[in-house]
Amino acid sequence: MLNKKVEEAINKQIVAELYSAYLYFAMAAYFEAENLNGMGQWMKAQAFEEMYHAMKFYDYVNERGGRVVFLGIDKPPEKWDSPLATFTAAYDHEVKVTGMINDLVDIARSENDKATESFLNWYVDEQVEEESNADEIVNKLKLMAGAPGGLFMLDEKLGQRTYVWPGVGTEGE
Ligand code: OFO
Repeated sequence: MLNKKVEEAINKQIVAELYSAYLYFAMAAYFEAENLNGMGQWMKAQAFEEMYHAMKFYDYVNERGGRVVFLGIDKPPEKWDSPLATFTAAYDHEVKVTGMINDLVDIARSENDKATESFLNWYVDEQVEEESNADEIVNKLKLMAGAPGGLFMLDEKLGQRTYVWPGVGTEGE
């Protein structure tokens, strides 16, 4: 049976993961409106990955005999000043999510919930990748300093990102 305090904290994290999806869909819409469809594709793939993060928590709560409750999701921003500003906001968001996952680990530890602590290790590792992916793009954008040729090449490259939904109840990205 899942400890109530842990259950509540995970339910809040489900909303945070769904907000991440919402934010990245909003960023995709912004890029597509700017004709940067590759960056839009990258953001859509990221948004689907965030939905998987949420559903992985969903499955875990159910598996432990807890109760998933869906709370409200905030409205994300609609536009950003540039691709650099957008990916910087994505990076900052991931740093914030890393903090949330670390807080969850602390709650699991304080409640002596070893199963949840072990489950959360997947997210701890995932956040290293999440921060690094956004950071790499931020650095590339800084290096090209707005040069249109570089921007279009990067857009092309980022458009190659795909995301295969691992399925609910299965292990995956
Ligand atoms: Fe779910 O990792 Fe990004 O937010």
